[in-house]
Amino acid sequence: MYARLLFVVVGILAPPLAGFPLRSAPVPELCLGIGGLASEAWHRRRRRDIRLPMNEAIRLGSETASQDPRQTMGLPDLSVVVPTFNERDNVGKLYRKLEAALSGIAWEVVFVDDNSPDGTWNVVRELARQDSRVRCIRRIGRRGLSGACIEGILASCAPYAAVMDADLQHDEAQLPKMLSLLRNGQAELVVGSRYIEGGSADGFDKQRAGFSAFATGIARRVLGIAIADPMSGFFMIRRDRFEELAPKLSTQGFKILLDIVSTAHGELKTVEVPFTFGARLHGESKLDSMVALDFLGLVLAKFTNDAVSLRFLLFAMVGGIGLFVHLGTLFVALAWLGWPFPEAQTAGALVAMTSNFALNNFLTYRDQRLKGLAILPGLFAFYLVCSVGLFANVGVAFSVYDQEPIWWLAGAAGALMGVVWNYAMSGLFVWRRR
Ligand SMILES: Nc1nc2c(ncn2[C@@H]2O[C@H](COP(=O)(O)OP(=O)(O)O)[C@@H](O)[C@H]2O)c(=O)[nH]1
Ligand SMILES: [Mg+2]
Repeated sequence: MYARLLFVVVGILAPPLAGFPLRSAPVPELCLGIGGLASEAWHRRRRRDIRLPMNEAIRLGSETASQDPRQTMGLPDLSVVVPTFNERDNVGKLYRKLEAALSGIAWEVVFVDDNSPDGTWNVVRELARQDSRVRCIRRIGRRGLSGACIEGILASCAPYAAVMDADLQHDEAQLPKMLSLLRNGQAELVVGSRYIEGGSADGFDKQRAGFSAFATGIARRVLGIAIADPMSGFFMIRRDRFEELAPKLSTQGFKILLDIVSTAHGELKTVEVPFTFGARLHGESKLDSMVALDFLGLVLAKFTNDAVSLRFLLFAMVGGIGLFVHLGTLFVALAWLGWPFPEAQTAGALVAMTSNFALNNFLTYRDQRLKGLAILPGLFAFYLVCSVGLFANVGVAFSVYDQEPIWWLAGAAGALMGVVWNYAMSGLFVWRRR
């Protein structure tokens, strides 16, 4: 209570005492707002070795600040969202390139890092200590490009948001042009396109180029998407339009632009600008062959208006494989090993559950894959979930058979109940999101 009172008094008195308002502190000392206590001179002394000049446009009281109230208050007009995973050698270079390309624009960059093992978040944090236009969201226990982009855009208050790779494959020089298309109302979404005249995808090897062209063709045909490069990871959007779409977007997968465009159902005024997709500067691409699965899932989800999720289909498919594994094990135990039926049946169930767990961990839940010691409790939780699922399966089958003695209908209803139960409970207890 007294601490809160003291805080309020300090909050009121500190800015005038310190000689400048709270907002102008380029590097906050404490996120609660007492950063204003430090003087500009102190900050300048502290930064004497740092040769990263602040954007004059967003410094309060700067002589170059225009009359735009957003600029006078130090608010960014453009937020550049950069998802990162193991990009420590690229982020500094990207920052400097943004600074050069965006002079005269009030901008910020939000790096969304999924707790990279190479410590990318640490490098970004250091940049943020030198320039308040740099922000870092460090996500723990989560992976995924789309989810990172969504969180980054939603964490910003700039009226326009751009998304681009950290590895310098996207051309930051296009950003001012993209921004002016949004500002003057010619577009609500501007896509950096590799596949229109003037653009190219030189940075792709043959295999990636082939997959990209194939996926683009499918997306355009199946989802009726009109733009040339819906797979691009380089775009800029009006944030208010994005806010409307955000609750319907998938946080899994890699194809956020495709998701945005198909979710908007053609109601987003879109313009494409050509750019050359360059070669990655440092590090490796994070997109493995499983990207095809993500893409399939997204197309399926959007085609069925989000009625079917790929995760559920994969889970059910793994369940189907499990049936064959069970029967195979039963056969081997009975015919080759000569075990009595109850033991053979138990072995079949155990082997099938174990292989289902492994497949689901590898495929269905690869973004939340259990590793190391976490595998064992996960496996036992999965055994438990499936055992209860078996009761649910048999219970439903009995009651259907009671009403309508059709064996295949009762069997199918039971199996469906089992898989729905196992899916729901596995998501809650085995591969739960931390
Ligand atoms: N936060 C986050 N960023 C990711 C993830 N996967 C990839 N990225 C970043 O997303 C951008 C695009 O990925 P990249 O590997 O360059 O894909 P490519 O350009 O298609 O080869 C890069 O900046 C990556 O660091 C992820 O799981 N989480
Ligand atoms: Mg890249």
